[in-house]
Formats: sequence, C-alpha cells, structure tokens
Amino acid sequence: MKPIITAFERSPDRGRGLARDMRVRWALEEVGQRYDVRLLSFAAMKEPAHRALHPFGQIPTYEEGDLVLFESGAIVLHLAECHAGLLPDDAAARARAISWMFAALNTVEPPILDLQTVLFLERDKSWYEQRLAMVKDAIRKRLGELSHRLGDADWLDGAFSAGDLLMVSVLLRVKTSGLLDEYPNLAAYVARGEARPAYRRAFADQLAVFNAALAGES
Ligand code: GTB
Repeated sequence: MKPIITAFERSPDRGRGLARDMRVRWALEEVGQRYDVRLLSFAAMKEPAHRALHPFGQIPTYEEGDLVLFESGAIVLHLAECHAGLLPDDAAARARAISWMFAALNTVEPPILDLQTVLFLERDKSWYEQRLAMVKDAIRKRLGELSHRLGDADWLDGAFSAGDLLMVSVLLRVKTSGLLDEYPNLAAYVARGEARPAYRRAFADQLAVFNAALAGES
C-alpha cells in the first residue's frame, strides 16, 4: 500500500527543502518506499479535515491504510522500524541510533528554531542584537559538542541511520547562517547527507512542487 504524506502546496522556504516533509520524503527514499503527496494550502491545513489527521494543523502527516501519524520524528521512526536500512539490527546499536534521533529533535533543533524566530519575528525589538548573539552562542555550544563527538567519523554511530537523517535535516537549517562552516567536520557531515542519492531524489521532488506552484501563478 502506497502511503500518503502531506506537504505545503507552496512552501515558504521556496523549495530549499527546509520544511519538515523533506525529512519524511528522504526517509521514504532511503527505504525505497514509493509514496503519494497531498499538497495543502495554509488555509486547508487549519480545516477540520486536516486537523483530524494533525491536531495542530501542520504538515507533514503520514497515512498508511488506517494508520495516521503526525510529527516528522515519529514518522521517520515508524519508517525505520518497518523497513530495513535506517536502524541497525543489533538492539544496542538500534537504541543508540534512536537516541540520536531524539538528540537531533530535542537537543540540537530547539536553539536552531530560536534563531529562525529571532531573525523572522524579532528584528524590530530593542533587544534584537543581544538576543541574536545569545541564540547564536547557544547554537555554537551544541554544534561544538556535536562536532567534538563526530570527530573524523562519517556518521554519528557507525553506519548511516535515522539519527543521521534527522541530525543532517536539522543542521541544514543553519547552513545559510554561516554557523555550520565554523565546524568543518559538521559542514562535511551535512554535505555527505546531501550527497546521498535518496536525499537528492527527495530534494528534487519537493523542489518540483515549488516550481510547479510558481509556474501556476504566472
Ligand atoms: N514538530 C513538528 C514535526 O516535526 O512534524 C513540527 C511541524 C511543523 O512545524 N510544520 C510546519 C507547519 O506546518 C512546516 S515545517 N507550519 C504551518 C503552521 O504551523 O501553520 C516548518 C518550516 C516552515 C517554514 C520553513 N522555511 O520557510 O524555511 C522551514 C520550516
């Protein structure tokens, strides 16, 4: 059965692959699962029909027969548990990979989200510069710690896993800030993720959606 995911019909990231359907698309590509996409406007996301799938009226969602999931991390975990390729077979290694999934979403992503908030919503505040510096320092702290742990390894714990998929997805959101380049091994780690064929297919598919929306407007 082909699962269905939801995504923005016109992503505010203009096809840069930063919206959270991208990590689900990437996981689907990694495990070789074909899927359909239902595109939604911001208004449609808040309609009862979509809220029945997603209590917070957001994307992405994932439908597979009667199963409905929301939260990109939960969707990636479900895919990793149901298909080979994103979690190791060994129980301890599997548990460690899942720790990295949580670390990406709960420890590394929050200060990165704070940066988006500062940059897009708080520029007009009198305390903008101080807050920006604090948030950048909070990100540097996490990136420094992650960089130290990664060292010269290709991936966080042995073979590429769903932990890497989520960590790379999260780090991609600071790529344009320049902060990632302060940690060359992390920049290379993200580049390795982006070079994976599954990532490239997922990226091309979400970009095609944005380009089609642009073409439809002209
Ligand atoms: N914790 C949830 C998850 O991981 O699935 C968060 C889901 C979420 O934030 N979804 C966003 C959404 O639906 C889209 S990805 N927003 C609409 C709404 O809340 O009304 C977040 C996002 C948006 C825009 C950019 N961008 O422009 O670069 C990047 C990421």
